[in-house]
Amino acid sequence: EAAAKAAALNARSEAPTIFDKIIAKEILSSIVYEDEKVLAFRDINPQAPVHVLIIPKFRDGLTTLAKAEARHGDILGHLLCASKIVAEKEGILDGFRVVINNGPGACQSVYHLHLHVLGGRQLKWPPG
Ligand code: DGP
Repeated sequence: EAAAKAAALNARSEAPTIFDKIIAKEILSSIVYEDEKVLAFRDINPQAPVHVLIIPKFRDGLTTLAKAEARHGDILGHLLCASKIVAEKEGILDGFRVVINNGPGACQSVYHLHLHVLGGRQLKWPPG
């Protein structure tokens, strides 16, 4: 956990991230859904039978949710709508969770805004 926090502190910047390479398809990922604005692909380190990440193709300053401004309303709504499409495709509409880890205190490790869509098992509350 300490290592994750240290990585998060180091990663906090406007620098490109691994997700740029995934968007460019320089790094292969298992794509679940894609449109002109967002890309959804399976997390490399799944925390549930279904664990999909949804990212904006154009980060536009959204390294974290904390950077959200009025101009981001459209893409933020689009990301949420995409989470429903992903849940439907994955057959988990009856029980899924959408998570955004924001900052080191939430163990964010990639500074390109992303939604985690989790499901396929009974999800517990409170989360860790
Ligand atoms: P977060 O901790 O919220 O910043 O989540 C970042 C997620 O990104 C983490 O669950 C693992 C995932 N991830 C990191 N690198 C890659 C990669 O190269 N491919 C895929 N598919 N997922 C990745």
